[in-house]
Amino acid sequence: MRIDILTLFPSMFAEPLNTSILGRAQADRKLKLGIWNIRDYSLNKHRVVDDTPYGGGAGMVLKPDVVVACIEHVKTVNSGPVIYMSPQGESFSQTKAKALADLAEFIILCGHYEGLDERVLEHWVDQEISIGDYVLTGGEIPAMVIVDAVSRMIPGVLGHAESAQTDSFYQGLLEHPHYTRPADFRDLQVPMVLMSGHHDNIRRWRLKESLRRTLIRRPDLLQERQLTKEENDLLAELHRDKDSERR
Ligand code: 4HQ
Repeated sequence: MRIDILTLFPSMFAEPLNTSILGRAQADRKLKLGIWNIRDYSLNKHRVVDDTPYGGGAGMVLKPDVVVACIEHVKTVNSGPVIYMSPQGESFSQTKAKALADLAEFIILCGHYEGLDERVLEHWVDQEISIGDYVLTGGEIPAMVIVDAVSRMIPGVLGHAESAQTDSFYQGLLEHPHYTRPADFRDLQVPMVLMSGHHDNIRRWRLKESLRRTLIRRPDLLQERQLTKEENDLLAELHRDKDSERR
């Protein structure tokens, strides 16, 4: 997979994308990242990249000639869709990460200041994505979020220990709690079943705890998901446990 990122702040990407799993994915040539400085495409002697908005008002807008020169250059090495990071975009999700991971390549454009000239959005951008309903200073951190979530879906990027199959959201439920040694930590005990060695009881306990958390913290996820017979039985058990606690 190849991802090219267009930004005014290329140095922001150095550490996060070259560390840990993403660093290894690049070393193994499963992921190729290109970071491009939009400022390099300014023809102005002072390397100006932005200008005041037509109609007046505060803030600056990235100049379309500079941004399009950068996009057109990057398109010579990456023929995938251009994605712009913006709070006005479609919400990012695990489903969107999977769809992007199925592409061979794509380009991410990061804005700063007030953002992009609308003509660039209309004619050079294929998709706008938001990582959430809050306002950031730039699209760089959102771009890193996309690269991280997408890269870990590429076959072979996660090792066995990091396997994507057991993730929250992957299966549409929140994860069960995790414990490690010591069994007694400051008088706090690990649930007995996890130390029993009874694999099917452990699997069932974990599934029940996943359902418990999802029910309490994210009931909306349960609405989305088709439950199996076993899950419905465990959910009924959870409701019975709760009712007997009241009595
Ligand atoms: N931005 N999800 C870039 C965001 C944002 C978000 C604010 C994007 C500023 C220039 N991007 N502009 N939320 O807050 O993607």
